[in-house]
This record gives sequence, structure tokens and C-alpha cells, in this order.
Amino acid sequence: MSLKLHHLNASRSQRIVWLLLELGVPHEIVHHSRDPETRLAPAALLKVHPMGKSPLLEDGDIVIAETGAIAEYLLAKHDPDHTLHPRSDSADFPRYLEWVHAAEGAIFLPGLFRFYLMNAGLLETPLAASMEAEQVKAMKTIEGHLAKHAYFAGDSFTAADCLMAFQIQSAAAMGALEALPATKAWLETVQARPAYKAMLDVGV
Ligand SMILES: N[C@@H](CCC(=O)N[C@@H](CS)C(=O)NCC(=O)O)C(=O)O
Repeated sequence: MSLKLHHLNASRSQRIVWLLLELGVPHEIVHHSRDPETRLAPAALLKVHPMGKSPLLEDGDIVIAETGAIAEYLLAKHDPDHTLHPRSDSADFPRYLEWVHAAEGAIFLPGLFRFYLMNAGLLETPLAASMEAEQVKAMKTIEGHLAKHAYFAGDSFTAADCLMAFQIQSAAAMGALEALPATKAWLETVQARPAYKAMLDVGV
């Protein structure tokens, strides 16, 4: 088995654990724990990649960082029938790409920024307020999309759903989905998938 995923507890690398399980590819998971005080990754990850962040995928001599890049790599190599990613000539392809990238881009960043501001005790600032407004806009965008489509790329479950789930789970944990019924229903649907449940068993 040559695929090795460096997984950090309570982190968005759980999306890659889930994707590996959806693909059914043999792999090894190396568990890393956050520092209980700083919540940062341990130095062991710096030995694998200079950014020292998770997820990190090793495939033999190859090391890849960035969730989106790791997902693209795994799909290119292990999803030849395009079960989990639309073909480039499919009508779903542009939408698929947009959500795969939004998962670490415009949809995700306001929440991350606000999290850092909160940790720095800067939640009562105009910057935090503007990040909150961006977060609300992001959730409204997601709700508007999922009110019209069963999944992020369209009618079928794809890797875009794995990548988008982390932020939506965080919103659910904060009670933010009560006013977003389509998003709530989507989350329940994807959380019922066997690979999602298997991901939880891995100890994410
Ligand atoms: N854009 C990167 C973000 C990676 C990242 O920041 N990972 C976090 C986990 S959610 C991490 O390793 N944090 C620990 C640290 O920065 O020390 C990706 O999508 O993989």
C-alpha cells in the first residue's frame, strides 16, 4: 500500500479520509494530534512538508499538500469511471469545479478569518462584523444552490460534497442550519452514506 494520509485530529483533512473511503482505495492513515493549547499541528508534519499542515498525502516518493489538490490527484488516479467527479464535457463540470474551489475559497475564508479574530479576542470589531456578513452571504448562497440541486455538482454525489461538508458541519454545530432547510437536508443525506460513517469510525 503506497498511499499514506497524514491526518490531524478535528481538522478539515477529514474530507480526504472520507474521499479515500468513498473511492475504496487501500491507504494508511497516520494520525497527528493538535497541541492542546495552541491547537497547531505537531512538528512531525513539518518533516513531511514545509507548511506542516494537514492533510498531506504521500504516494510513494510524492508528497502533496492542499485538500483540493489532493482530491484532484486521487480522483485522476483512482476514479477512472468518474463516479465521484464529472467528466470535463459534462454539464455538471463547471459547477463541480466552482464548489471544489469554493470549499477553501470565498465560501470558507470568512468563517476562518472570524475564527482567528475570535481567538485573538477581536470579535467586537468592524472587521469581524464584515466577516460575519460574508459568512451569512456564503450560507445563503449554499442554501439557494441546494434548494435547486440535490448535491453540489447537480443530481449526483461527488467529491465536491465531501469538500463542502466540513464548513456546513461547523455551521450545523453552531445551530446555523435551522433556517436553512435545504442545507440541513443535504447534510443529513451525505451523513447517512456508509463511507461518511466509516470516516467517523476512523477517529477524525
Ligand atoms: N488550504 C489548506 C489548509 C490546510 C490547513 O490549514 N490545515 C489545518 C487543519 S484544518 C492545519 O493543519 N492546522 C494546523 C496548523 O496550522 O498548525 C488545505 O486545504 O489543505
